[in-house]
Amino acid sequence: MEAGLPARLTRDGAAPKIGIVHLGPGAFFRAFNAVYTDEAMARAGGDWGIRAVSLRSATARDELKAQGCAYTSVTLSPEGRQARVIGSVSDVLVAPEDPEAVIAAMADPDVHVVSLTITEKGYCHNPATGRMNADHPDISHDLAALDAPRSAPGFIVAALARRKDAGLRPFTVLSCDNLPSNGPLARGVVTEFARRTDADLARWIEDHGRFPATMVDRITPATTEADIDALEQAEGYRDPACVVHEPFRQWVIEDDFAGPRPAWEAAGAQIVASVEAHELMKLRCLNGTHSTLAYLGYLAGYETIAETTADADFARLCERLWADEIVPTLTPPEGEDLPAYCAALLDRYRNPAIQHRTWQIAMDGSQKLPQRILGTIRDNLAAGRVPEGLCLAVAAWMTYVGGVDEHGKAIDVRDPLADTLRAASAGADGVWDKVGALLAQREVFDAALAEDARFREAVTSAFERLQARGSRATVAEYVR
Ligand code: CS2
Repeated sequence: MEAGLPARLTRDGAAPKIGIVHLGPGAFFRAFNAVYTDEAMARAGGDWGIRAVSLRSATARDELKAQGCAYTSVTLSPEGRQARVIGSVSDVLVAPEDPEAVIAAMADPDVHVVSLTITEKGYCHNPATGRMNADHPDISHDLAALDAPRSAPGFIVAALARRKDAGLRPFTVLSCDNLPSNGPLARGVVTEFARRTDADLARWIEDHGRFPATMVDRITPATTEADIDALEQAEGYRDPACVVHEPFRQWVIEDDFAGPRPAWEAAGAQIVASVEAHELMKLRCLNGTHSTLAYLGYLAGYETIAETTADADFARLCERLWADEIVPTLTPPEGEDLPAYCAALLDRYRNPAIQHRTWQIAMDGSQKLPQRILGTIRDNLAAGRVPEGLCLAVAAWMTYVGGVDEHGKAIDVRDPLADTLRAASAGADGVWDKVGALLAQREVFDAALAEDARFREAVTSAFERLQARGSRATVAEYVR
């Protein structure tokens, strides 16, 4: 940046005409969906501007709208940083301020896709079964007041009802969260919700609705003040809405749309007949070890994933998990080589430019464990193997949600079940009872797994070792 020139954040031309409504305008969306859409429009055209909707806070709207919804996406690699202005976001709404505006936006005939990055808990489902949780407070609220919903399923059903009444076809619901079969899961929750309000609508959604599954991947830590300062230093302008992320990205999308869609393949997305194998690979290899590193790393006193994997024992732990416990449960997706995929993952974790906090990944474990770790454990047990490393990961989660670290300091546990989990752990004496009390949480562990004696024993013994020796020594012993 030459001295004296005004530093500005600008977009090329006017904001694009809106074709997508996106729920969840956080960092991941800005580093992923909006980037792919920006490139797809640049290369293949189309009116695919995005109206992003926050279901809760006004922060994203306030930051983005102050700069015409343009923002900077910063790629961080060991070789350096690269900043790019993204112009695909055209507007941002805050749902609690005006729920009707959100329903109207989704019912707009020019909108063909409603995409979601609302995190696991945004689906208001039971993580152990994948079905809608009818007792969820937002679901009970929305079932009674569908003209002013709060939840993503509520907004989707309200808007689909309006489209049906207007004689329009439904929009495609595109789940981009790290959930197994995220498309079918979204379909299940939405149709179950609709069934409870209007049987005809539910049938119409079943017949005409489309909920393609996707696999999404790009490591994107929460943006910090230091990231914003570093961007200002490098580019000469301040962008509080900027996002930082790794160079790698992968988007695999099931080819099943209700209407038109952006040419995301022009930006490198893979449009395929079935996403399942890709999804399982990513959830188990990446997210499974990410969560393992988050709990064990946090307990060991490591602040980031890069710091955790710089410890050779923790890197070795990942390699052992992949080779012995995770990859044997997977069918390689077309075009992927699983050992090479895992080796590349370790390099991604070690990227020193990415400050991904173990505490951030440890968040919402009750919603993440089933698809990241427990399914893999179940498959191992079914094949007659006890996956000791993944059982150690479960024990580390149990230690973490107990709320006290290895130095007796309180852990700030963020999880929708945080209070229940802490109470279950605190209310029991001795390792067997503590582990038993946590295994009794049916939103996390189904009865068959919780009652498997091999699993109980492996988790209890790992829990005991963590209590007695701490995380570092336990991991070191495991990889010897
Ligand atoms: C992480 C993921 O925060 C987490 O739980 O495991 O967000 C992870 O960084 C992404 O899935 C990578 O694509």
